[in-house]
Amino acid sequence: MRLTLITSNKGKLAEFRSALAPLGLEVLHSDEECDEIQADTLEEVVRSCLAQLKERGLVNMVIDDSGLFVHALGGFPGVYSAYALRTIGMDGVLRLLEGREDRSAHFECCIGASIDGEDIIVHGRCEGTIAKRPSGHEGFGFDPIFVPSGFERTFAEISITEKNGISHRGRAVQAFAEELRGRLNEAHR
Ligand code: ITT
Repeated sequence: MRLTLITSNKGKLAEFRSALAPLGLEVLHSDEECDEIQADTLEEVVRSCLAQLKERGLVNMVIDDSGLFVHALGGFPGVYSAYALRTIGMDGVLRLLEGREDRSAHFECCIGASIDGEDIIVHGRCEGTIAKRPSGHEGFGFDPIFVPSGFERTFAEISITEKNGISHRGRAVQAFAEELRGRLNEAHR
């Protein structure tokens, strides 16, 4: 089966491809854009974007909205992660945490898809801490400052396969694949 991931982020595309290829799903790419609404949750953003894309006639497509939630900052940057990365950057987030003892954080990913006219919405989450300084060159976005729980290396210091095994996106993609398999089995019954 073929699906189109709609994203401007090549890092997300690489992770989707790496996670879904072993399951026999081919991921095509489109950088079609939707107007991202201001909302309190990733799911609201995903639902709004999915509705806009469906209205334009797109089918068998997937989108991903994600964010880094830093607990000592009340969940900031959260749904504003892309904006925060563009403006204050990783260094800005590190500065906001200077002198703070609690460096815990989590990543969240919400995947929305429209497959054969039906919507699928799934979530994934990964707990961790914010490192004192950036390390590593793998991955993208905030990866160099996020240390997943149980690891001593940042997401930018582990391989894409290892990251997919534990990450918010890896978990959401697995949940998506299970949901998809269930629906396809039902359709063939
Ligand atoms: P889209 O076109 O898919 O929206 P985007 O990069 O704007 O791409 P989001 O709107 O989901 O993505 O914004 C999430 C931000 O959080 C963005 O700056 C990402 O780089 C960052 N981010 C998301 N997932 C990440 C991950 O697995 N590791 C590091 N940073 C991540």
